[in-house]
Amino acid sequence: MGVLQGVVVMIERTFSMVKPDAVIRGIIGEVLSRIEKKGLKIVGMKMIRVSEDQASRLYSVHREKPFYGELVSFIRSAPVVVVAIEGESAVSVMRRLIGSTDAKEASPGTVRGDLSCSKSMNVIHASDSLENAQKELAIFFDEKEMLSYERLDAKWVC
Ligand code: 3AN
Repeated sequence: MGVLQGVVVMIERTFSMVKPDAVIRGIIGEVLSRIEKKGLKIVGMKMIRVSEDQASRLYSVHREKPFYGELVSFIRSAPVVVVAIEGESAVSVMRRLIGSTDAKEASPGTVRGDLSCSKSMNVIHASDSLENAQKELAIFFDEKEMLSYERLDAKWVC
């Protein structure tokens, strides 16, 4: 919870991942830049190779889907950048920022809409609910890996 211009606001923490396709294409900076410019605060970040255990926990809801095997092998095919993000309504703001799952249908202006045409290699993941954000952050971050600081422009961008 925070106070902005005298109004109490709910500061949420969400999870995002710059996927292997974006890392291989050299557009990590472009993707992260959109998150920063939107006014969201990156409070944790690291480049990792996703383990089998992390992949199966992240995609547990898709375990029965026909594309599950491909999904897991893709997410483990190259390094990814995992990101912890904080901000007012951060979960829904991030979901709108990244755009629809099928990048062919994602609106121009969104990360997926501007940078991909694929449904599986769609540049970025972001948690779809506060509950999932908490679960997904716990898969990839220790509490001490998320840091606290103030953004200088906080009062101008939100
Ligand atoms: P989102 O990433 O937009 O939350 P989800 O949770 O429905 O989408 O799906 C997780 C990931 O699974 C997607 N990012 C996408 O890479 C992949 N995926 C979803 N549906 C399909 C599909 N029909 N074929 C291939 N990959 C898919």
